[in-house]
Amino acid sequence: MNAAAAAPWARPTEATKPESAEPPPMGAELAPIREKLARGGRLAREDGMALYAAKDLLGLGRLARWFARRKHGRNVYYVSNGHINYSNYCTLSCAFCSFYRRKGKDRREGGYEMNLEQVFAEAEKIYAQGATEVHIVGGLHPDFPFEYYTHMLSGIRERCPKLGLKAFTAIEVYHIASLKRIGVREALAELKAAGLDSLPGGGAEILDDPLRDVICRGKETAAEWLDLHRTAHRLGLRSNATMLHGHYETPAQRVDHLLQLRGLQDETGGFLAFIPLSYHPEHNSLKVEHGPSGMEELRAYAVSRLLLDNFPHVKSYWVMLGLAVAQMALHYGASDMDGTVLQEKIYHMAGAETPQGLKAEDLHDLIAETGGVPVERDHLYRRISRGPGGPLDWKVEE
Ligand code: V47
Repeated sequence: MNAAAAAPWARPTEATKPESAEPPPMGAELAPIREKLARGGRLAREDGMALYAAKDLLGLGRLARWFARRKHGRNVYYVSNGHINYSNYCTLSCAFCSFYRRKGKDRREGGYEMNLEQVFAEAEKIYAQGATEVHIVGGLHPDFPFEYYTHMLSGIRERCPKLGLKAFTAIEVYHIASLKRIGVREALAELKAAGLDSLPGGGAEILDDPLRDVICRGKETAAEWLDLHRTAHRLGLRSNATMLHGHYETPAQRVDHLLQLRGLQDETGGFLAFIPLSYHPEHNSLKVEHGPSGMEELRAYAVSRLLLDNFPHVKSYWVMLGLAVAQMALHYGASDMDGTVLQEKIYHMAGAETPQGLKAEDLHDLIAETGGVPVERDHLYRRISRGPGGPLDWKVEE
């Protein structure tokens, strides 16, 4: 995997060449959608359904890649980051989740919690390796106090001043607010004051309450998930959105999920990226034999890229996809590859066989091999430049 040694066609020489305003030609099946996109039109619910039913997956990919390149040229972003999963003790028992343990009540092994010194040590290690972002999530811990979360952020901020802090999914924020009996607006404001920069996109699952009742009973409702992100955006925080697919959901539920996200983005403009998450079936209680096939994973990328016309990025998350499909996703509408991802636990406990962490050079080469131009970004998608002075010698370019 060496970009310099890659075949000439894979070298990113056309970096900044703007993509043609004309979408590529399509066969009869996708022609009406192509015409709509060519006119600058917005896809409707029935178009989303047609994309999920389309047989011409290659055509769909070409449309989505054209759409992504209209936004970003051949630039493909990547981030040097690490994950801190501070505890897997959780008061909920989502059927799809392989990560959680019930503190004191679980017969399974593997429950753990980190004290703040351990969290700080982990953050310092990630920072010293050159990470510009840390992604922090955990379960709904039964007895950590409110201050555990605010001190976690302020302590990391103090020790790792340049590190972008992307932390806590919507349900964690509801939980953290409940510890102090305050509203989520106030809780988010306190977390922001302690150093929070952005929220990860987890917990959206499928924004459909009857289905949520089956796969993650007791979690926030669809409206609550959206409302939390709305509130965060209004406070100036940025966030991501995900969709957990490949379990019991129907194509109509997926399309409605995407349209709800698009509606909120029209309102606030606060989302940075969308990440389709493929369901991993091991070590949990949801009775699904296997997750989505590679073809279905690529379709999820293309459909979401085309429907979420107001999202800057669709993110290829290699930990979940595996490196081969993650590269292919860059040809199906993804414009971001996450990341060096040091120390991920949620997917590895659900059976992911991908490695624990990649080097930034590997990510760079994986992107270049697909014909993309690798651009290192920070947690807010600002371009990073690195100097000769070691892993901490980096700065935001703008
Ligand atoms: O919310 C849990 C999912 C999510 C399983 O925002 C599972 O940049 C599949 O949100 N099979 C957490 N999925 C991960 C997440 C994420 C990942 C990467 C980047 C970002 C970002 C966010 O993982 C959970 C849930 O939807 N999940 N268990 C499972 N068995």
